[in-house]
Amino acid sequence: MSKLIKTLLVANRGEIACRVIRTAREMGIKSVAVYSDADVNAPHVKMADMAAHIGGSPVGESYLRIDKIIAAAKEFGADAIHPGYGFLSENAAFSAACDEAGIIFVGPPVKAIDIMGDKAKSKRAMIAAGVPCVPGYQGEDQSDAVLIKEAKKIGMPVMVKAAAGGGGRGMRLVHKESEIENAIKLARSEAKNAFGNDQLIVEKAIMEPRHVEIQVFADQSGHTIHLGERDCSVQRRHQKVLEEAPCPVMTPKLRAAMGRAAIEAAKAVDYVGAGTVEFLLAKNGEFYFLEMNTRLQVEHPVTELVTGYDLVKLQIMAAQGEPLGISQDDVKLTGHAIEARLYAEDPADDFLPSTGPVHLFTTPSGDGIRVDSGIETGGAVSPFYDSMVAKIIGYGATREEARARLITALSQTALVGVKHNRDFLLDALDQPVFAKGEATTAFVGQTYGESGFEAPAPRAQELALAAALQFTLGQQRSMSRAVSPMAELLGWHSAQPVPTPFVYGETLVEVIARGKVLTASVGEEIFTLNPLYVADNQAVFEHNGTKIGLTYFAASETHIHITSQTQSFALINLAGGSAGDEAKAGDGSIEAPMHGLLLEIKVSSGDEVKIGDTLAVLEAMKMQHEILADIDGVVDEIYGSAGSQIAADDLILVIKPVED
Ligand code: MV4
Repeated sequence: MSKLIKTLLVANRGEIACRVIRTAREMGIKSVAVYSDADVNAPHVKMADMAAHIGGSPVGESYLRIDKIIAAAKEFGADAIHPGYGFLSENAAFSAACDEAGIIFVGPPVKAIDIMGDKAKSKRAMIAAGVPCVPGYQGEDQSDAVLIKEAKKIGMPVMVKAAAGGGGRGMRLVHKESEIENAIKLARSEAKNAFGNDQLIVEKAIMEPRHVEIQVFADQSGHTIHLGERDCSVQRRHQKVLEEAPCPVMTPKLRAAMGRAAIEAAKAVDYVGAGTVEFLLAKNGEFYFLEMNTRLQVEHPVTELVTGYDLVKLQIMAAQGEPLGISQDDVKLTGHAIEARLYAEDPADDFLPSTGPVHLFTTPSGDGIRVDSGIETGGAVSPFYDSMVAKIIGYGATREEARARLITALSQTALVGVKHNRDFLLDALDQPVFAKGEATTAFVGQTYGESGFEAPAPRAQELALAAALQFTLGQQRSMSRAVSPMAELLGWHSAQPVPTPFVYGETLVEVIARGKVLTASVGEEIFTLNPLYVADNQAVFEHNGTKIGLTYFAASETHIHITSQTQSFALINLAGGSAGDEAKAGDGSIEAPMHGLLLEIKVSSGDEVKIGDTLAVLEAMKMQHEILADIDGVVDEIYGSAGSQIAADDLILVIKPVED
């Protein structure tokens, strides 16, 4: 019953939609993207052969609308739908709706989705199939008395989990018998609220386990294999951050045993296509089934890199009814791959998602580097969707080579316009525990604690580089404005070189040009910086015989974003213009130069102000920035309020010019 797919609708967005479209194209299959209002100009829409608008920006009006997606598939003659991950990928009703419409669902049958979507049901099925599970209770009787009795039988510590939960939601760890009853009551009401299902299971708690998952594949005739494992232990609040293949502590024997268990799990539910069986790997080497994800996973690239298989291609082949054509013995793991997830979020503020325009997004390419991304310069990160914007993957012959390449790749990745976790990823990759391959699920909590990751403030060298860069950009502007540009003369005063001041927060940096070479002094420290290249958002300075590369984005003459190899930061030069700039009057619209906390507004409506007067104080990037009047006039309307967060470019107040 094989039927070749000619047109594939991709019921997703972002990097995974782009990823699926790429393979469809390679297979000669036409692609149909779907998009919401917010995604009119999104990369996946541009990439696809066809695109269907399916509704408003909220997911409930678009990417979760089964009716609209099926209608789009019919309209564009798509004979198959790939759901990606998230959204409708594990929705049994969607899979059934595809069947009903005569459209191939690139995913498993309804039965597998249904059983694996419930922890109690799946655990009972796994126990029956002989798959090792965490000792516990997953029965129908949900009375307090039975749950408490079973928890005591298991012995402390125990985990109380919502049967309908997933990814750590509705989960409680209990250390003392006296806490069981309360934990059950709380978990039950949480589960009822979150999932509309108050069924609970109780398990022995495995302390500091690794999260190891096996990639399985099955064709429609039931031939099932595994493609090795991924270690996804580095998570924060049940959100994966780093993933790798193979698992650093894997042995051939353990892999064979886990692989066999995963294949049994898939077979027990008549699985078809790509699936992932999650296990907890305890310190003593025992492993336990946790859940099965019935979709392609975010972290599938690390498996692709070590096996050489295109998992999306295998999914499409399985969906077409083709035999897998790969036996377990064909699967060879070569080298090591590590993936880092780049999220638009603020690691210093509880990893709160960050949204906004993407002024600049650059990633490197090279041997052993793969980037799967769903954003581009000029685009935006919208508040409606997941905040993961790209996956950067390093591959090498050894784990150390993969890690080094990933660090290099991330150090050359810049994202400007939204807060992001790049510096956190670099820091985590460099931690000794991770470097040694010893990270468990406790790694992030133990390394970063409750407060999360605090990026260090820019040091003297970064401030010197920033000033040298702003100085050079100022020279370039002057040259392009000058009638007869003579680079050698700019900033060059034969008698006594005049220092140009740059003020960042409380710190003064003075730049002096001697010919091409700049000296930037920060307090007692003097940096000699030779600008070798400054153009197209890339700068290279020579300093003490070594080259320092950085990516920059000049939002204005005073406001610059800098991405060095380890740090991403933004600075405002409070001293105003750079070399060769004339003081320029503004239009009196005072906007926040960057996202931050508006600490104080120093003027009131009706106040007379002079150009350069301090109007307000903004706290951002761990510094206080004074917001200055850009014209003489009278303060008109005040829009900002002290003590509130303010986004870049938000209007703080308006000055009306004095009329004479
Ligand atoms: C556990 C566990 C320890 N013992 N179950 C978290 C997500 C969900 N899929 C299951 N999770 C856990 N279940 C027992 N019996 C520890 C976790 C867990 C965890 C698992 C995988 C990755 C990261 C984790 C972080 C904290 C807790």
